Amino acid sequence: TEELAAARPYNPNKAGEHGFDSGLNPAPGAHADAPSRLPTASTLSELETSAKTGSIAPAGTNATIGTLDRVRVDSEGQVLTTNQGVPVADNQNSLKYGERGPALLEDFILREKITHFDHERIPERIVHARGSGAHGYFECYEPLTDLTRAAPFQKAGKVTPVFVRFSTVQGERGSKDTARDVRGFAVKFYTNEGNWDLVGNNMPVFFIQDAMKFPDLVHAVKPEPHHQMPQAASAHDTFWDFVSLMPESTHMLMWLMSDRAIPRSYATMQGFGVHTFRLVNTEGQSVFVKFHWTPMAGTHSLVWDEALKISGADPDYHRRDLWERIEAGAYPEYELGVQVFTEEEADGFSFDILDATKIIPEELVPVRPVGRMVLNRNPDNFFAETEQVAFCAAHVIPGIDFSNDPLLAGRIHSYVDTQISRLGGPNFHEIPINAPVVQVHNNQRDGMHRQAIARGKVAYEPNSLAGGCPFQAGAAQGFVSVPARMQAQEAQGKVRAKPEKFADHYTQAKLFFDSQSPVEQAHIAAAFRFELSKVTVPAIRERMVSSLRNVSDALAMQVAQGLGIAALPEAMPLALVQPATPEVLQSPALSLVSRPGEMHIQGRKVAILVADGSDGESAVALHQALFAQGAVPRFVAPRIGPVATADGVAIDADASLENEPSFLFDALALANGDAGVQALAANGYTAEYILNQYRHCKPILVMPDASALMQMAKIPTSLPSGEQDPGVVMGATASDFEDFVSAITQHRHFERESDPPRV
Ligand code: HDE
Repeated sequence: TEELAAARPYNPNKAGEHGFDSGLNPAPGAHADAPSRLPTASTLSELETSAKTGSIAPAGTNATIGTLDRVRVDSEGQVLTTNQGVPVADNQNSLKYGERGPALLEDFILREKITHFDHERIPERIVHARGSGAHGYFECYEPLTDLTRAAPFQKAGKVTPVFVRFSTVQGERGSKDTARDVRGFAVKFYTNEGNWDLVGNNMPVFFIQDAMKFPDLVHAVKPEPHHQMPQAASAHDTFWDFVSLMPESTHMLMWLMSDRAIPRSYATMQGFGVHTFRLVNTEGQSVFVKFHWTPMAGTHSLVWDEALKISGADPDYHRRDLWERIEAGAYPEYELGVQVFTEEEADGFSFDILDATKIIPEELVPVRPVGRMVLNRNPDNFFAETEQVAFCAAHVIPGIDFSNDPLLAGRIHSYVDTQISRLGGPNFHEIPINAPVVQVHNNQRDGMHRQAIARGKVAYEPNSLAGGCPFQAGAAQGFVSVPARMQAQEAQGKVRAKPEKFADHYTQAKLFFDSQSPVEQAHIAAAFRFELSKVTVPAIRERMVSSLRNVSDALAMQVAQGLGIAALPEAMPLALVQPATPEVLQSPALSLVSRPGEMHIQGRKVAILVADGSDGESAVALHQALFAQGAVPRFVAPRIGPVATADGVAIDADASLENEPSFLFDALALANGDAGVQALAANGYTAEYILNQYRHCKPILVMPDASALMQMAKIPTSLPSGEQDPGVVMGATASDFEDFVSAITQHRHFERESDPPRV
């Protein structure tokens, strides 16, 4: 056999098909070992041997990679082939009848290449088309066995691999990252009891209460159908027409107009499961739960003028940031928290926990940290992984169950349905990135693009011919739905209606607004002004202002003034005139100010502005000081390449005033050295460079000679109150550098902000 095999190349996995009885044919029923389904089994553990691989996982490894390994292709040292594996001799010329003659239909190589190319695109997602993904893992802090039998929560230290995709909602696949928009925060847990998708957003509420309104919402916010504008923006007539007629959207609008809608990074935004879910333990007892992801790096945002400018200079701003953080080892990390409460407690709340336009204030039900998620590996191939990943709100595992939230009900249907057209058939679960790490056994068969080769003649149950396999897992092992209480529903029968508390549209919108710091409130007012100023129909603008009067008269007044509406319109009539008294009137947890995270500068980008004639030694010392703390300092000069420093210290500028505008950086430092300062002063970009940093409230380090640049750009170093601006650090000593670092940890220095800007 070996001789034969050497003489004729063949696929060793299919030896039988090549006429060899090599013993390589799989024995009947043979397949790779499946990982243990025991709830405490580790899918992949850095602490103990994995049931799947039989070994301890190296730190940060990911079991899903095994599934992907099967299909990963590296072409190093390989010849070019057709899709049938035929070596291609010439990849430059099509087959012709003579050099100047006609191309031949016979050219199967050309035709295969062009045909494949013709079909390279698949439909983009209807919403959340623009996204970026990463691999990582979830690690459980302590067993939650009293609350849930869900696999990831069974043991302290248990590690479950994940794939995460972050996204914007409105824009198309190639649209900019920094649009004012909700961000998707979708996590696929590859557990040893199957895949669990927690398909959340970076805001804990939603625009609508019932799935019936989702197509209307999406049609209203998407580019308008007649001219397909605007791209990646909600600032247009149809969106505001719809939401101003839907008072239930008001709470979400407060979040959308807040800085939450323009995150600094995917690594600095919260995530939420939004709906109420259930946790179920082995006894079948269930509690309600809300899921929260909290970024360790703090929850930080951009400012609007900055977001607008970034979208021009780097539309891939968030995608690039995620990629670079992971490549640099500054892994984005989030803590998973749960708000757990009983059905009886829920009955007593002033709001309905089935209403996705309501939060449960953390002051009412605290958030309990249960584990952390680390994103530590970039995908190998964007299309194969990030584009083809299919999240689904219906993907739950034993221990997790749904509530009766009517919005969630629609989602349980929608996600599988949409993949069937997006990914071309019902077998999208076999695409490697979507495949669970456990084996799939059922009697579903065939369909477009089927990969699994189900052996044997039995594809039905009950059967005797296959010994009854695959057999039902039974309640102890399998998924069992919680038998929810239904007395109230039975009394009503089938209805198209909502519970009364759903009609309280403003209490929590007000709670959100009242919980914001003055700066955040000012940003909300400015965002409403910007968005509504793009609305061309005055009646829509006025209707929105009349709705805002139910949130805050001060806010409505500010917005009205910004829109030139002289007299405040009447407040919009309330659907529920006397809503229940809220438990909480202020929730500090809703303000970004309360979420600074770990106070470090890891991943922060800092521009050090230099030119020929700058002082090299102090600039390099600053670079080293920032780098040592995990920041990403870069020398920016009028052009890239070597800088002729005054003291001859070697500096290579890898960015220029032109190719990396200042709004792409978190902080700016102006180097010492009179000649360098003069060279920068002579360049018209410099003043703008400093001005944008200042206007976006970012920290600036001014080394002594560079004060001249601040004066030239007319940048004040003191606040309107006369006090020194804490975000402008003057000096060039090591301790000044430390002050600069701590100014960067503050993220922004809003003390200097005014509307309109002072400079
Ligand atoms: Fe989605 N949503 N959605 N959604 N959603 C989709 O599924 C849908 C909702 C969310 O990175 C689609 O695969 C309905 C809430 C994320 O691939 C689609 C309703 C929340 C993503 C769909 C909602 C989300 C989607 C489009 C109301 C936060 C991107 C492509 C009943 C909890 C996932 C796709 C990814 C994507 C339907 C409302 C989050 C059409 C019908 C609420 C993060 O199936």
